[in-house]
Amino acid sequence: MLSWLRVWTVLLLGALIPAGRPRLYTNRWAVRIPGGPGAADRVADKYGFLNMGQIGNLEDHYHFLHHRTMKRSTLSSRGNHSLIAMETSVKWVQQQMILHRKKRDRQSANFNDPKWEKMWYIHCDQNCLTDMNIKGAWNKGYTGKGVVVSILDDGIERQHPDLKQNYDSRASWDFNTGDPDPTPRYDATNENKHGTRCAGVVAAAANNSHCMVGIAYNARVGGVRMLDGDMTDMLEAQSLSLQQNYIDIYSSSWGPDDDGKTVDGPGPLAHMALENGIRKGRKGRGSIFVWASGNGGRNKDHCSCDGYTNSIYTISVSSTTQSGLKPWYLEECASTLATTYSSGDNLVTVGHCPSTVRGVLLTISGTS
Ligand SMILES: *[C@@H]1O[C@H](CO)[C@@H](O)[C@H](O)[C@H]1NC(C)=O
Ligand SMILES: *[C@@H]1O[C@H](CO)[C@@H](O)[C@H](O)[C@H]1NC(C)=O
Ligand SMILES: [Ca+2]
Ligand SMILES: [Ca+2]
Repeated sequence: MLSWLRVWTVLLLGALIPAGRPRLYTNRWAVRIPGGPGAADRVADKYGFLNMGQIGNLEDHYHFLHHRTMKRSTLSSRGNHSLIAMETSVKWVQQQMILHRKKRDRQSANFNDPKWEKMWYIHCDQNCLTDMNIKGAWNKGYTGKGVVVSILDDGIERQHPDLKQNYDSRASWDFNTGDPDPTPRYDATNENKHGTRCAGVVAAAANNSHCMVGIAYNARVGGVRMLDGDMTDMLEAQSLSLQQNYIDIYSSSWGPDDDGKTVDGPGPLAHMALENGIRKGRKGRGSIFVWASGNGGRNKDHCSCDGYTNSIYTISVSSTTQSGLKPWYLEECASTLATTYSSGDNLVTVGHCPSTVRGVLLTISGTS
């Protein structure tokens, strides 16, 4: 009976002690002895310790070293010196254990993606003025993890080697041909690469030895193919409300003509889709609609005349050059809420990387 009891006790204790590394005791003690350094020295002498002095700024707390104890041991030290705890002038004592602490700077380690060195807007190390403090956000844990983004554009290459890891078919649809696969239409002029490039900037896989690193490299990314065909108000509304409880962010880099003469915006259905999205989307927290503010600077176009970027339901994003100036294509208006470095200006994206998919498909379609 007794031995069974012992087995049960061992099992019970085993279950209570956290699994993992064993505790390790050191040969150093922290001791609290009021009465000044002289009192501490006397106690140290009596029990065979060396008084290494006050612990930092902690009054009455001393660092005692015991040379005849092992530097690291799984057992706490026993012996006459441990009777120090019984000494009346000793108010508190603790044999120091080895704690496990990890550096929190692992994100500043570099990625192995070949374009990483050129991604100055993420890490400005040389020949640049500034970056966007993206590493600062990463270090706080904001890497896109748990966020679903969909790019509303001319499609995305879901098989692209740098996109397929984060590609999310639930955040995707092809409204141009009415099927779930948003793969772009390949043609000789390669005009339908815009959506794929945007997706890469957002969520290209990090540290996969391929191409580049997305700003939100842990985000899920989908594509809505809707710009490669006739556009209608209904099609815009459908695109802007796809999976509204699943997709967090809809990213749109399109709009009415930037010709300096056009005043246009969402039709009644698209307007309702935006409003419904911000009220009910994302399970009631509101969909996030991000919009490019427009490229009509050369035509003196004004983004106030664009009802999408100017909408109170969208976050309108403008652009800056690498040197912090206004690019020639920039449109100015009051609705602009943020500015970012922009693609004309040495911004790396998957468009600059070999895409085996595109190569193969162009060959198949005979237009390579
Ligand atoms: C511990 O103290 C006892 C009694 O004072 C003494 O006999 C013994 O030798 C001491 N042991 C050590 C390891 O100092
Ligand atoms: C990237 O992968 C390499 C191994 O290929 C690894 O040594 C490195 O720590 C990784 N970098 C980051 C930031 O995770
Ligand atoms: Ca990559
Ligand atoms: Ca415009």
